[in-house]
Amino acid sequence: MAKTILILGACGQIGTELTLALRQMHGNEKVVASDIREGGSELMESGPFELLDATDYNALEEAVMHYEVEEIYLMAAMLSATSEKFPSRAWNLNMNTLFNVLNLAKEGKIEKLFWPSSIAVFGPNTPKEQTPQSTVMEPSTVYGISKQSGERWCWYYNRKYGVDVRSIRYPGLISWKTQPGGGTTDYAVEIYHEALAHNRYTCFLKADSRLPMMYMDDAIRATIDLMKSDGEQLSIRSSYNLGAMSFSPADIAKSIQKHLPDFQMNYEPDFRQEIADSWPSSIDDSQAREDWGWEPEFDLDKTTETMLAHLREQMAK
Ligand code: VAH
Repeated sequence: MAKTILILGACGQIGTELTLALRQMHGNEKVVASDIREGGSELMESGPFELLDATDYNALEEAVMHYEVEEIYLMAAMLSATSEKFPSRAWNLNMNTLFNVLNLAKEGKIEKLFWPSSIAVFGPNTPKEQTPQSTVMEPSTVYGISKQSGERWCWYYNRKYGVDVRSIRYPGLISWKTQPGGGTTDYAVEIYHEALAHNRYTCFLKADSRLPMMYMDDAIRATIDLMKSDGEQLSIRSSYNLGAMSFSPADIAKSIQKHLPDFQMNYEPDFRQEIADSWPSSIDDSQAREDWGWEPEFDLDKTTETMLAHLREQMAK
């Protein structure tokens, strides 16, 4: 029987687009979306959906048995900004969901799993430019600490129990289909909506806060390519560095002004500035390129052009 895939956190920024892409590839009925709340109409109407709390092992195991799941993508997480407000809830959600899925794999109930890490695993004393795959990692945020711990558990379960877990350290992700929730890089999504709606945007980071970023299509393609690749060729079982572009709020404002010349940007940094300051400015992803042929396709101007075109279409509906 062709494998069934279960997406946990399918209604989130990555989960939504990952579910739709996997349904396109494998057929709608083979990709079960799940979350603690229902998602948008495109997701809900294109295939099976389950209301499911991924911190509940028994409920998760029941869904895996019922749908004969072979692969899980665990996309449920509390992101950096919100995690600073609710540290215990963030640790519980980000870690217990991971242990549940790692243990399902260890017990042979699923064959393969994907788990998202983040550049948030790096901290203030990590080399900021071309951050290496293996380097000093002293994250200074709740989210970063949970992602660093999660990476070590993924490595341990692979090494000790042979669990086929694969992971990517996502940079900030830009997409138009869903609103992002609770991240420090959310400004890079909000700005396009505000530019079209009001021709101005007040950014919660400083003009020169340069961060690693990626357009969602690149992130989805990378995720699927990593999961399709031959496990023998993967030298990293904690989590792969992945890069595409780096830009600052001032850079993205300039890119938008090529389309909206009167677009106005101002800056009112808030608590998220300290989070952004602890992260790298650019990423060395040579190991991903070497192990499974990673190659980004979207730069900043192509991202801006694509975002504005899709959002204009969405607003015209
Ligand atoms: C966040 N979007 O801002 C996430 C991401 C690298 C940032 O992990 O928390």
